[in-house]
Amino acid sequence: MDKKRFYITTPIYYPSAKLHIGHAYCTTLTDIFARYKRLRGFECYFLTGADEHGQKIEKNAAAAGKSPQQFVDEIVEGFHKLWKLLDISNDDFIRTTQDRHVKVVQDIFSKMLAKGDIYLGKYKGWYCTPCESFWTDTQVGPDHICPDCGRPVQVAEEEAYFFKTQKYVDSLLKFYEENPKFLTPESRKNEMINTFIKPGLDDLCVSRTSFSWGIPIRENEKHVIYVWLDALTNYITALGYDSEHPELFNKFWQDPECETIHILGADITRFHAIYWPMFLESLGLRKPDRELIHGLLMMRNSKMSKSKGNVVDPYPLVERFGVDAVRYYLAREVTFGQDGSFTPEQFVERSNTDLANALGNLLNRTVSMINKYFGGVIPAYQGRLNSVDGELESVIQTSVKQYENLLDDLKITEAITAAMDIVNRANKYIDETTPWVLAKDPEKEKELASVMNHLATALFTAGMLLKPVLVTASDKLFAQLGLNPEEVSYEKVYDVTFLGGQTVNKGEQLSPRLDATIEVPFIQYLMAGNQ
Ligand code: ME8
Repeated sequence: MDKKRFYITTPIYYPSAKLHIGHAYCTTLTDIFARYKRLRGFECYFLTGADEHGQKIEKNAAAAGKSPQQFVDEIVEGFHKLWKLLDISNDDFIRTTQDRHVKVVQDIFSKMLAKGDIYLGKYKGWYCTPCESFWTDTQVGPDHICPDCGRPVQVAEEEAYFFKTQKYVDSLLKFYEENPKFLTPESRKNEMINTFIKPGLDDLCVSRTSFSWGIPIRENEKHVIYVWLDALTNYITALGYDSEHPELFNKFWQDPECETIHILGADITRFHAIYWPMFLESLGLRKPDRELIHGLLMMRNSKMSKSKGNVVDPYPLVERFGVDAVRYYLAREVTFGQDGSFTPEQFVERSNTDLANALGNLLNRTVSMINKYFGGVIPAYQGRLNSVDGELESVIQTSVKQYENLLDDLKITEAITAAMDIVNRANKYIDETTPWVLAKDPEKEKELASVMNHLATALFTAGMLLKPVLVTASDKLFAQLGLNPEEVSYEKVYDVTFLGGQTVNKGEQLSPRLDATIEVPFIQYLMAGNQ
């Protein structure tokens, strides 16, 4: 990990309906990584946004009696509110209806057309006449039924532009070979090759004439640019590619000293892993360094999706349980790269076990004991007085190393586990050292001081490692240890001796214990669509 700076992105989500917990999952993971890199002193530019064109949005807007722009404006307002509530630290928010994007996408199309990478042909698909929509084989299924209205569809053709994928297949395969870290999990690479590339990749349709809510093609105004060429290019238009201000683009895309990372869900891997590198090559630009494919959250055994209406709205969840509990759950509960599920029981259990019991209690007990035995002042480091001091210190040091290695490789779930190892070891350390017994014997004062100092160090270190996740609790923890959250630096995690002399402040509980008999039904009520 020797790059100087990082560019990290989420997919740009469709504002066809409100966002759900799956979108919050992806954005929270991306935010944790961005915050971690900044905490380590790196420059990190974090982009998210909205993918605002397309037929579905045009239709949903019409159904709501609104213009498409008015419709997306309102939904995107909700995106901003949710990201603010979840304390997402994005540097920019791109909307594909913004001039800075529209103009550049038109230029990109023109360049590809002039180069011969895009040609005019015929798009053949399943067409639903009442809905005026084309559908793919998968969408219409074996019965050839329109997924929207349920009526039979017919094969139809329309004039459309296509991107010549075959021209770039060999160099894509070479790129995969030469960049084994490009796709994570690695298994995705074989999936791309075996499922899509080997059977023969069709040219990609990049325009439509059957709807108008899209970016018009300058050379042929009855066509609009069809979603993926419009959507994927957001990652560079947001940085000012092909504009009068290409500074960010040069710094965060073209410069090999910057690592470019896309985080996305398994549902859109094909577009990012196959077509995006091809588009970039056609434009003569650098390809992204890494694409991290996360699993999808399922609901009642089926994928949660806006169109299925089986979604968990993160907004009321954060309002009730706070930003830390929701961020922690998302990052900790579902192992990155695997599918997971959201259940109210697991949510309450995870918050109670890790945040209220393990971390919250450790802080409470430590601050109370420092108050009781040392008048509220953290005793200085006394050295390693015995084997348990040594063990706790070595768990702290190993966990810090593991955490960094894991997070550098975007293994967020495992990195959090490494941070929590410190908390769990420290709780055990209290049982082993029995400070309440030491306190009875004046000759054991040095030992007691050492125990308090070690506990405070363990808490500080865990709090710092968890800071990218627990955006409010970590600072509260520092304040309770008498440290100024604004001044305390990450580098201190390498120093187990620096605490001593700070005056602790007993504050409110970091994370309240949730009563499952009340909170589980509450979340179930939200999930049933009552908000
Ligand atoms: O695909 N579990 O937008 P989208 C976890 N506009 N993550 C989920 C999820 C779930 N059940 N459902 C969605 C689009 N996501 C395009 C993207 S990018 C150039 C264009 C997350 O609103 C996940 O990250 O359907 C997924 O890839 C993304 O939302 C899709 O969002």
